[in-house]
Amino acid sequence: MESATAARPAPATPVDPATPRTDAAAQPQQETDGFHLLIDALKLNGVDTIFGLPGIPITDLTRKAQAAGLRVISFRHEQNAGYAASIAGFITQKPGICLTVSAPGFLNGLTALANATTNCFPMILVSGSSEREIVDLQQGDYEEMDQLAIAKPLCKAAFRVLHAEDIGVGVARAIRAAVSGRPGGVYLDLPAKLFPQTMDAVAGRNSLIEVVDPAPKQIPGPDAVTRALDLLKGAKRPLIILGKGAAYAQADADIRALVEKTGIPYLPMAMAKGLLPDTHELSAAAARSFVLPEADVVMLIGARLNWLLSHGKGKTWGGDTPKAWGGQKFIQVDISPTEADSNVRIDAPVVGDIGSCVSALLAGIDASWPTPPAEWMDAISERKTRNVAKMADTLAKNPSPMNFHSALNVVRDIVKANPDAYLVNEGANALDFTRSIVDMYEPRKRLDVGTWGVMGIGMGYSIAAAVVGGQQVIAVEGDSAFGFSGMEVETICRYDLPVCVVILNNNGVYRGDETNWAGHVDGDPSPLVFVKNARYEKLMEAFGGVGAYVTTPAELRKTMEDAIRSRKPTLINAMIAEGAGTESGRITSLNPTAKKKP
Ligand code: OXT
Ligand code: ADP
Ligand code: MG
Repeated sequence: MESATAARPAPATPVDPATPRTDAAAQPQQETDGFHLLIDALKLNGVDTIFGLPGIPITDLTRKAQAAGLRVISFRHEQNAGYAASIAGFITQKPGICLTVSAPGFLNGLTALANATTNCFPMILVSGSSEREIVDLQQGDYEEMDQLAIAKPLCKAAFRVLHAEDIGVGVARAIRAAVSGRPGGVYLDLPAKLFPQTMDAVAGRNSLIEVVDPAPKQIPGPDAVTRALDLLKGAKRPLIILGKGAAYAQADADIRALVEKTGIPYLPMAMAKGLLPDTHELSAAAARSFVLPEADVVMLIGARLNWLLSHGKGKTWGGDTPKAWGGQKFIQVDISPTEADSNVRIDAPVVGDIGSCVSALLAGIDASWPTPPAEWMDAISERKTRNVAKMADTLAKNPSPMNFHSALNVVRDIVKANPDAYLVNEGANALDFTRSIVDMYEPRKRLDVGTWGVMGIGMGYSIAAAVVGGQQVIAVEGDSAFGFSGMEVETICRYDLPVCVVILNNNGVYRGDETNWAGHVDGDPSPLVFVKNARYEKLMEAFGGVGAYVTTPAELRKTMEDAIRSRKPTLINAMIAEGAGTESGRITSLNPTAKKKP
């Protein structure tokens, strides 16, 4: 697991399983209570940070957790705390904890929990809830809601704890459910009455469980490994696709060895960029639309054949019609046995954890492994060279006003000079251009909108990356995307985090030059545009951070360099030509449009 290196308060004394905690013991009659048992259970399992927002019934829990040495990062909206918890889970392989109040706070956190589950990130949403007997009779309690029932279909598992002596089991079950097998979101429902319940401190201490081997290795069957290797060995045009599951697995050296020993070109999905440096000679990223339809055997490692891979069929894969098979054979390495065949036939599923699977595959690759045919490698190389040259031409231009390319050319250089920085990225054009222009050099450093293409992850992911990853964060944000979590710049300033937010501001969703289709010059603005030249940087200044309004690449470069040197919270409002973007960025085709305007 990656260690948390960010500046944080001195760790509290470790819990000794043999003796009750001193704060519990200090209470009259050697009693402990629900508050302390929950904190002790989390600490016993290595949780050191909670992302949340206080209020009834968990206000005291946040105070007591902080007093007990946990880092409590308090947000302005639970959704952002939830996103922070989920990406902390992705970065560390430990479940990120999000703590909320009941009903509305719970619902605010639930979007992030569902998003974590969709993205296979381990996270536990812990929400206080109202009195069971009143909720169940629907008698109108304060923030009444049957939260467990609502959470269940949206996460991997959901549990409720009614008695203090069951807190240990509840936390253990939540941790196991979040990190074992395919990781995901877990809901833990804690009714208000649980927290002040008291019990004997020694019995309470003994009721806690330190989870042993929370994410057990899952070793693939030897026959599955042989089947996959045979298929791969016979390929004329092999391709490896690395997904965010491969990044999550932290099997970086073995994955690199697999690529390099086989000499097979690979394509990183967005959050797998940097697992091998994007500049690696075997990266086929710059030839994506060439390799997908041309490959004959494709090995997916921790990547699903969902919409981001056009479901493994259709024109992207060389099929004649949108649903036609392109003729590829697939090997899929994944921890979920039911993932195979979800979209197209998987000829060789390899089920297990990626670390174990890749090491088993590597064991079957020796010096006699055939290098992929030169014809295939040359064709990719030729396509790459052409695309890279085209990109270099575009990046070299210096239009006024700036466009996405000229601004991102600067970000590209800054990331190259600071390869250990996290890059958080959301928007449509702001996302798509960043993904293809900004090279990544280290694993798990690119954090983006993921499987749902969700807007709003920006500040939550940035805060978590700074807190648990301990490195500089650069957040490249569309102006619309930023708006979903913008108020958290106060949180960034409050905790004095090294986050540099760059807003690529084109005055709107996709672009800022739209007009009202009704044609009323003095009517409402188009639904896609915002206040022109909005001064987002002043939001950061309002809380004591550094704000900058920039209109040229030179200004952008200078302010980014200053931000990284100073590690001060910084927001750079980079003005982009308002007509520079396209509708929905690279996924215009998913946008249903009426033939007739308006
Ligand atoms: O091979 P070809 O020739 O095709 O070229 C490809 C690569 O080979 C090449 N390439 C390179 N060339 C040279 N050198 C290098 N190094 C190199 N690397 C690559 O470049 C091209 C492109 O490569 P890519 O990107 O890999 O390929 P492609 O074909 O695009 O890949 C397909 C996909 C599907 C994998 C990829 O496109 C992808 O990952 N897409 C993700 C898309 C996505 O998730 N978008 C976000 C959602 S959009 C929309 O939903 C938005 N909303 C609605 C909304 C949402 N989402 N959420 C919520 C809660 N509410 C509402 C909103 C409101 S976006 C949005 C806000 C937008 O406004 P903003 O102001 O925020 O943003 P702006 O648009 O900037 O204004
Ligand atoms: P991407 O969007 O990058 O293509 P996906 O989220 O679609 O990636 O796929 C990630 C896949 O990785 C999921 O199918 C998940 O089951 C799998 N996965 C996650 N962690 C592991 C692991 N440790 N070992 C094996 N598979 C994993
Ligand atoms: Mg925009």
